Amino acid sequence: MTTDYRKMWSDLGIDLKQHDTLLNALSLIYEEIYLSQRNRPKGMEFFDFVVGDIHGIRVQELRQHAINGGKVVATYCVFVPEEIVWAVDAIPVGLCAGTQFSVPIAEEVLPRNTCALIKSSFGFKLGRICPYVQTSHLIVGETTCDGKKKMFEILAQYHPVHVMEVPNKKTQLSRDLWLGEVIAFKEIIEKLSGNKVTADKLAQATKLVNERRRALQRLYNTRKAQPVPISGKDALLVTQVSFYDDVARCIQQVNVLCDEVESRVAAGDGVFPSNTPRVLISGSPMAIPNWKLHHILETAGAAVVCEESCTGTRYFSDLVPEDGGTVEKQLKNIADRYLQIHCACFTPNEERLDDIVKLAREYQVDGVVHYNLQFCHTYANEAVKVERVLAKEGIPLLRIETDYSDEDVGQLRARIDAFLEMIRR
Ligand code: BJ8
Repeated sequence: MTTDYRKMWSDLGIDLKQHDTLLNALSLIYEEIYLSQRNRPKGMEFFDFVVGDIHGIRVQELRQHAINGGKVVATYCVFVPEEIVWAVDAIPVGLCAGTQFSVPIAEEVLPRNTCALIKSSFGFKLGRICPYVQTSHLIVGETTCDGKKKMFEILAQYHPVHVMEVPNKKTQLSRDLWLGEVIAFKEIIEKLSGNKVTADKLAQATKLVNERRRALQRLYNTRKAQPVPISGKDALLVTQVSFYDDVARCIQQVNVLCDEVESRVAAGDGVFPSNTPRVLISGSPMAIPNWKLHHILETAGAAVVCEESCTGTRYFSDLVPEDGGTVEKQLKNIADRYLQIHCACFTPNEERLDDIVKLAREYQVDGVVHYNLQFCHTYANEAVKVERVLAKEGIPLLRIETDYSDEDVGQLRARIDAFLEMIRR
């Protein structure tokens, strides 16, 4: 890392000692998990670079934007409508919350029996180790689950926070509430940035974000091929990076990768032998650098071919209609689109069950692994219904409950080996 970055980190109030330890650990893990893979697409070099420089150029870009008077808006959930942020020339950035490193820091304040994603994100702020958090002018939280909702109250004592109320049902009453939240969010973002959301700006922002969704859809489509042309680890990384990299650059790089990966499909070239068991992972999101389950599965001889999660299909499957119109009409389209995300915080949430079965068929999987972050009650309870639906469909399922630590890796490996043995063709 260059001296310039150290000055920038220091100006941002980063705890440099802790931060050095984090970056050194990340670089070692990345080498072991990512760079050890064979036959990777050349297009992954860009994403390797982005991770290698994770707190460098991108933070510098955001900081420059802030120095020029622009605003940076940080988020933790795919429910926050980023089109509105782009429409006022602010930059949204999805925060990482996938490392064990910040968990013990958070546990100094939060209860231990809180999910790792919540603790990891809070620990980043408390420990002053994330330059993205430090660069942001506002963190936007949501009421998706109780743990997050209450954590945001505490986080607000350390950083400006706005919480959007996400309803728990999809009735007309709930839709009205959510539309009101989206309109209120627009007003807060306008006030923060000093810019008005106009119909033209919102239409442009919608097209831009949709373009990224289309690029990710294109990448995921290639994973339906047999043999699969890209590893699950690499595909997950692309999605994770798209949460914080510049959107136009990301679209371009994902499409470059897709050109290459589609040629692989045409040539029948895969990253794993064609008899490799194909697995769909469904459940909690995997924020960067949470690569634990993918790594265990793929080093045990499986191919992860799809993620039904918010760092997978739930992030990009639905587009916002691009038919323009007034700001009010576009906000309604945005509100409707976001309410199609089938998070386990909804009751009932039958659409997610339908999605899992549909994706299992489309991606020709041999089995599903349900991924549950420990202490996440919404996904844990919903797993009961997932299990019943998949049993009815004759699709094998393995339920995993874990956190970010390495303590259970041996046990997970043993369970995954047994599962793969069972589903192997
Ligand atoms: S839309 S999945 S990104 S909330 S794992 S913090 S639910 S206790 S992450 Fe999520 Fe938005 Fe839903 Fe998606 Fe709580 Fe569960 Fe932790 Fe979770």
